[in-house]
Amino acid sequence: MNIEHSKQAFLKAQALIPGGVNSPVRAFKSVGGIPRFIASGEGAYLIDIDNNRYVDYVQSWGPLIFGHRDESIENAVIEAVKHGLSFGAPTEAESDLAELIISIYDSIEKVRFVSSGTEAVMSAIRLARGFTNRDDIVKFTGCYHGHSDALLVQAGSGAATFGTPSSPGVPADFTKHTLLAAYNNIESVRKCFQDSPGIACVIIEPIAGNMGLVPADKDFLAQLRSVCNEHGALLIFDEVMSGFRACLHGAESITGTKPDLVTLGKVIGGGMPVGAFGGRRDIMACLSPEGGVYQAGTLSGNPVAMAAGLASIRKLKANGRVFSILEDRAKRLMEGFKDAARKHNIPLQTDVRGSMFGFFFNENPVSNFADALKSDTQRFALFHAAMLEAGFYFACSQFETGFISTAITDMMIEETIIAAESIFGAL
Ligand code: KE4
Repeated sequence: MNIEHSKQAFLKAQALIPGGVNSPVRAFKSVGGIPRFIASGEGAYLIDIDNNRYVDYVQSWGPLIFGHRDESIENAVIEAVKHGLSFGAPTEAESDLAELIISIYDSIEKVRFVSSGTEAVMSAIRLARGFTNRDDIVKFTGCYHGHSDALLVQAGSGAATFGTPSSPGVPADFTKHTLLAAYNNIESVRKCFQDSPGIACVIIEPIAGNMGLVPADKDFLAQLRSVCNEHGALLIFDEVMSGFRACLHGAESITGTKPDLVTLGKVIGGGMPVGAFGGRRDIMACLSPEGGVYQAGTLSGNPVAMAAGLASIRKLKANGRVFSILEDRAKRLMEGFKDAARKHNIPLQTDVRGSMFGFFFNENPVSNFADALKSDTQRFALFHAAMLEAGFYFACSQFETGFISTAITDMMIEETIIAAESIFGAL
């Protein structure tokens, strides 16, 4: 495959932008090789600047559930642009999208829009601290909630529950209120509550997608809910990735556990920059200008982004069967991968939730980050590079999730499985 233009473009970009990218994962560091510079997207395909076509299983890391250049989303954006790009004043489109999301998420009574998932989570954490008047928060190792300081935290040494910064530039003071628990391990959560004078909230990806796909056990989430109730801490579901990807009505509708706040992003922007946080009316009432917890944004609720989000969510709400169709395709792809890997004695763990799928080159099932870290990332890198060469674009890290869009056909799934089988043979 000729990727000369991407090579040149990457060299140029690296002289202008740190690492040549505007988000680190795009640099292909964990898989090696040259990131493809994209010229356009068409339905299920990405086309790079060397005119190579790839079946896209990343879809901009989740937003594009209808694939690239979906007609209804594109028309909605073009129509909105004709009225102006931004006003810094309220528009009815914001209320329309708010009303739509509230009608779909049982736990969301009021919602605030921002411009990214990071902003949504950062604001929800501040809101939880303001509402409870407590400082400490609990997150889980392996969950990613955007790059705000308090959440760039890794497991502290040994049994310590208090985290330490996972990035230079984050003062230890900023993370001393962040405690870490192990995913699917309720005892580790209880220990955080013992070690802390007061916990404002527990934040979790109920269907984790940032350590690879690792859904939380149903009964673990139920226990988490009762531990939060016991201590008066809020439970925040970070569904920036899983929202409108695992199912229509949120993780609460498939797990039976209802959070106090939910963060959203990606699909609700239809490909444009949108994040959101929402939940119980009494909690949201603490937000400025109604309450004292400050939060703001120049382009929050941007009318063009709202138009894209409205078109995307309206289409999902109108097509009740879309998630079962996407889940069937995701299951077919993962069964195909498992059969192919088995033929070549390659240990592979797979999982699916709606349009989300994940696979680990791992001997054992993965239920937390420690398990995920035992995966063969070398083998993943070889697989990723070979599939890319064959025209299939997968997430460039073992610790990410794949997605099925409505533009990906059964035929494409079969072609992907055939390519995977020949590559497993070479691995
Ligand atoms: P953004 O700020 O990137 O819009 O959202 C942050 C975020 C928050 N919460 C969850 C559960 C997320 O998955 C994300 C962002 N996801 C990553 C993919 N693993 C975005 C890709 C990237 O960082 O470039």
